[in-house]
Amino acid sequence: MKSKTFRETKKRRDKKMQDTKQQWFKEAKFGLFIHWGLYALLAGEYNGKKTDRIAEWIMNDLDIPAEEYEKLAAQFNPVEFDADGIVRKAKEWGMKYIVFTSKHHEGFAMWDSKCSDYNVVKATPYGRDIVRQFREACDRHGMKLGFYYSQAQDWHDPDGYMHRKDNSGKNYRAYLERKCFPQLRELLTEYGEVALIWFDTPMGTTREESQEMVDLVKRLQPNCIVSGRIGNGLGEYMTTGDNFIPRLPYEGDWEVPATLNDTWGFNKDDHNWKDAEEIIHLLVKINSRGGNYLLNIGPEASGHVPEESIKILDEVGKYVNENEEAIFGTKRVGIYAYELDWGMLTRKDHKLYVHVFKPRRRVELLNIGNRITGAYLVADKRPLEFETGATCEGCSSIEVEVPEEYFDRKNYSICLEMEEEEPIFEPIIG
Ligand code: H79
Repeated sequence: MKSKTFRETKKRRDKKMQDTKQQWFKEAKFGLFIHWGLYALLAGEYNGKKTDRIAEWIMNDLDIPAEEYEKLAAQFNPVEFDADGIVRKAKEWGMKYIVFTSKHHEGFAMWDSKCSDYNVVKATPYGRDIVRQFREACDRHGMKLGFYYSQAQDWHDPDGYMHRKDNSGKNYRAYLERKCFPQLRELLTEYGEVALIWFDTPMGTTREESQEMVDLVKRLQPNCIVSGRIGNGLGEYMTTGDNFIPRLPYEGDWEVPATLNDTWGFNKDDHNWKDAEEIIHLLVKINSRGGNYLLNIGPEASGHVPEESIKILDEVGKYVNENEEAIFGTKRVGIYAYELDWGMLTRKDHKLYVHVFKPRRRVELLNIGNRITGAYLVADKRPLEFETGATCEGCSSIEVEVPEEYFDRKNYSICLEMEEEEPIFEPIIG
């Protein structure tokens, strides 16, 4: 990415907004990313040396030779892995889709791949297909399932990008034909309906090669979404930088992939967890700007999901469930004149949702020009008293009375019903 010229970067910037054609993705708003592979066994440490980088990059960061790293497979026996339990939790947390790392940069396939024995069925004592278990659990719970697939970087295949951190003298074409294309074909033909393929780090993949991947996906599953990181401007939606949130509302379909701490794969020493409140605010912020939040968990090698992740997401889930109406299916909110220090806005047709993050007795909004026809508390739909009018300065104002038992509460939402379809944000006049 860093090697891209300005001209190439500019070309990408000029690209039209992206559109998946898949309604479910536009409405989803919240998904679960799962990073799990052999790196979970190292959990951030190899031979007494610790990585202070993202833990799934340990092979690269600590220069572990492929011949050494691949021996980890012999230790992979996740007896605590429970696909059903994870999918049930994701459902409980209000998430609408799951993206699982079928193959990360390390090159290890988490399914019974026919074209590479470096996989969870053939190379581990566990011997069971992880992707299939997620497939079956997602089907049982009506959850969309997509696969992360590292299309270019493969540190195990000698012709994959970044193998031995060296990209010279490679036959990338040979790798594509030997591993990447056949593996994609397996994932798209043997594992039911694939909601999306989450490509990542295209590196030197040419436009023609990216197009071949897109064509392969679409030929096998026309409804399968191709993520932004296919590269060469061919993605169906925009993926922001990892953990980066656009400052402004952004048109089209997009997604923020994000972590709960500072790693994707499990790192036993990373305790830098965001708290539930922070995650709730990030979710609402992203939704309000029109995006989906794809939030990660990194299970331990045993299959156990770190308690901290569960604890945070259980709390986030409470907010999401209580306020689901104000999250799921919402659309991008335009630019409101004010940044509220106590809340944020989301919207649907004829409805403006006010997410209240700090305790208060009434909720006051200025410079919104709509005709408000009703107000209610989203959690239980109870009607709320409200008044509309103008301030002494002549700005339109809306004031909603918060019910008494909510005076000390934070993190809830209020719906304002509008006669008009969209909010009318007026400029500040002074
Ligand atoms: O899967 C997760 C990451 O592993 C992957 N994308 C998310 C979703 C990712 N691939 N590349 N990158 C993220 C950015 C890589 C940054 C790097 Fe580094 C800087 C690679 C080498 C220097 C960070 C520091 C990783 C290793 C050292």
